[in-house]
Amino acid sequence: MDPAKLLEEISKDFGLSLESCNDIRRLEEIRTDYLGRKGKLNLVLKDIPSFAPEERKEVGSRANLLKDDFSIRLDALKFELEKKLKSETTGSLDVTLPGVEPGIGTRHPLTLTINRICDIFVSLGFEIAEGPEIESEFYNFEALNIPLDHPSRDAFDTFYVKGKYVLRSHTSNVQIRLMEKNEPPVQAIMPGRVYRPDAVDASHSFMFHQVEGLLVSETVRFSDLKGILMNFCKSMFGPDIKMRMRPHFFPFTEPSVEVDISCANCAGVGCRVCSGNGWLEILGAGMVNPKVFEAVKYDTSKYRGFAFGMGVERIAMLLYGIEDIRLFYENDVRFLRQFA
Ligand code: 2U9
Repeated sequence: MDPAKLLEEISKDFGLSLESCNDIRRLEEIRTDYLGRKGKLNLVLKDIPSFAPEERKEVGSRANLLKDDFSIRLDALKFELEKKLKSETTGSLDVTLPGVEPGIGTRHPLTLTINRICDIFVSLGFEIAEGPEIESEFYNFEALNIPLDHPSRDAFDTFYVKGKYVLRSHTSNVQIRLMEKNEPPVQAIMPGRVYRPDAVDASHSFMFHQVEGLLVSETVRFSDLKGILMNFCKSMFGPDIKMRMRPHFFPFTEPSVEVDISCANCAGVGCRVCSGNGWLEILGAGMVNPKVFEAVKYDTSKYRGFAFGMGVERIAMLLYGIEDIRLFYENDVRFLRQFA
C-alpha cells in the first residue's frame, strides 16, 4: 500500500480506537499497538528503506509527527479516565467500612500527680485556688516577708518581666490574693506553674509545678499541720511510709520545717534513690509568719495558720521512679504513654 495512505489509515484507526476506549487497561493496549517497539508506526518506520527515495523523508517525518500526536492524545485521555475513576470511588461511600480510630492520648504524669495531690487535700476539706503567673513584686515577695535584699529576689533567682513584675517563683501569690479577698477561716491549696532561672539538668528546670497549701483559723496548731501532712504522705506513698520533720528557715513561716518521708525503695535502709540515708525530702511547711498576716490585714492576735509547699515534679519522680526531670517536658509519646 502507498505509505502515505497507510499512515492515513493508521491515524484513522487510532482515532476510532481512542473513541471507544473507556478504561485505562485498554488505553495502555492501544499505546502498545500503535507506539510500542513492534507497534504500527514503528513497523512503517522500519519499512522506510523499501520506499521510493522521494517518499522516504516525507513518510519518516509524517510517522514521527503521528507518534507525538498519538502520545499526547493518549496521555490526555489517561488523565481524564483517572479523574473519572477517582470521582467514582470517592463519590460512592461505603458506610459499612470500619472507621479510622482516632489516636487517644493519655494524661500527662504531672497532671496525674497534681490530680492525686488535689484529690487528697480536697478530701480533707481544702478548696482549690488559682492565680496569675505574671505577678507584682508585692504578691511574690513583699507580702510574704521576703525583704528586698533576700537572695531569692536577685535577678539570678527570679525572672523579671518589665519593671516591677516577675514570673512567680512560687504559688504563694495566690494565698496572698485569697486572704486579701476572704476573712478566715481559709483552707485552700494552690497548684500551678512556677519559674526560676536555674540551669537545666536532671533535677532542675527553669519552669516547674508546685502545690502549696494554707489553712487559717482561730485555733489551728502545729500538730494539725503534722496530722494533715502525715495523712497526705500515707495517702500518696502508702500506709507504711514514715514521715519526719527537721527544723528549717523560711521568711514566710515561723517555725518552719522540711519534711522527709522514708525511702519506699529500701524501706529506710539506705540505697541509691535516697543517697544512702533512708529519707527523702518532699516538702516544706510551717506556721504562717504573723508578718504575712499583717500584709493582708488579718488580726494577728486572733488568727493563726499553717502553710506548706511541694514541688510536683519531685513527687512524680519518686512516685513513678523517673530519674530525669527533662523527660516531663520533651513530649516523647514513648515516655508519656506509660502513665495511662
Ligand atoms: C503564705 C504563707 C506561707 C508555703 C511554703 C514551703 C514551705 C516550701 C518549697 C518546697 C519545694 C518550694 O517547690 S519547692 O521548691 N516550699 O518549702 N512553702 S512553707 O508557705 C506559705 C505560702 C503562702 C501566705
